[in-house]
Amino acid sequence: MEREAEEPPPPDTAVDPQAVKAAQKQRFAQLDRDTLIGIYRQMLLARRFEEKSAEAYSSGKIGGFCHLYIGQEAVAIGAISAIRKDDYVLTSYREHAHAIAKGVSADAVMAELYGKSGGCSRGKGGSMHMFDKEVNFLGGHAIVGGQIPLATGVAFATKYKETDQVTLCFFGEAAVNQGAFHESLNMAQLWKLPCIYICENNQYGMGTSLERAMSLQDISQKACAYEIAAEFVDGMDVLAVREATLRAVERARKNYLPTLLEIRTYRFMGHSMSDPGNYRTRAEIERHQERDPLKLFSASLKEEEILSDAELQNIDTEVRAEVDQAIRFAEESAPPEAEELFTNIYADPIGEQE
Ligand SMILES: Cc1ncc(C[n+]2csc(CCOP(=O)(O)OP(=O)(O)O)c2C)c(N)n1
Ligand SMILES: [Mg+2]
Repeated sequence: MEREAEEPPPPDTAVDPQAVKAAQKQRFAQLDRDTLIGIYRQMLLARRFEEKSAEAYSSGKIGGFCHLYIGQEAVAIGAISAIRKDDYVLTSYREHAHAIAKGVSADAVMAELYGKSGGCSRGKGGSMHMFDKEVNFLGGHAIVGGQIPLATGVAFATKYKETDQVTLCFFGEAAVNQGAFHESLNMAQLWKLPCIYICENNQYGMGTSLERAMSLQDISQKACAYEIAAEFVDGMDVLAVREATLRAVERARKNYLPTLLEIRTYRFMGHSMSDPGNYRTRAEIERHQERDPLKLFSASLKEEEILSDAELQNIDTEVRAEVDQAIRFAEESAPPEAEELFTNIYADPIGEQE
């Protein structure tokens, strides 16, 4: 007899506010004031930067595709705050915040959005192809899941060279359905590679919800198939993200072991700037906005008496000035020269190797 398909249980999204508070207190006690403020400032910079990018896009200054990260800031900022400057980061096309957190200047990211020569990819990449090898930020990848085998290769290279660098590989939950994810996790555990796979589960791949696209929706469980350590993390809590990443970093640096982190988050904006958003309701978005990672973190910074309202306001003013400066830099930067069409095509240009 045919079995009727069972409704999958809803993913566990219930959060106990008391437990969150207690954990927060403990986390705050472990961090100095400058680190906490630095993390908040970066989250706010990512938010304000993208608000301005949206305006510039709407007024036609930025062309091509543009995927905003608003709502997900705690993931990139929390995770990248847990690594060293010489560690590597690779991610998808939703990468403005990752680039800034890894050390690319807001000026260079904005100029790249504008397609100008002052951009980190000299204006040839645009929104989806930020890259800066000086800070070990290896993209910005537009092929869904394309960065996962690349990051696995980077982790292989660092182990081969016997450095203790780790690689963070960010991707969306829709990328988990790609074969490349499974092949990479298998190799990473088999060869003991220091790669941290960070699934930013924002619950949608374009307009398709996770429920409609994935048979096993508990993504962290997929690590069992490869015997990889895994954690499920609240992606609206920046310090929870940081802590989980720190645990994974220790595993990677000391023992060359990979980890899969499923970080549950939500994107407040459309998939890209041209998404009409017909696949979800305003009420759903608003429900998630109640746990806006910036609101949660600023509230706890006040609660723990790290920052006052006036100090929070000052940081906002500074950050807005930094974004205005980035816009000025992008506006004034020259378009790329025609010769740039022939650069960065081959790592070793043909005929130049004699
Ligand atoms: C291999 C491949 N297939 C399809 C696409 C088209 N595409 C672009 S983004 C996207 C959804 C990806 O969703 P997810 O991985 O969850 O990342 P998010 O956009 O939510 O950050 C798809 C299907 C693509 N870029 N690459
Ligand atoms: Mg997604």
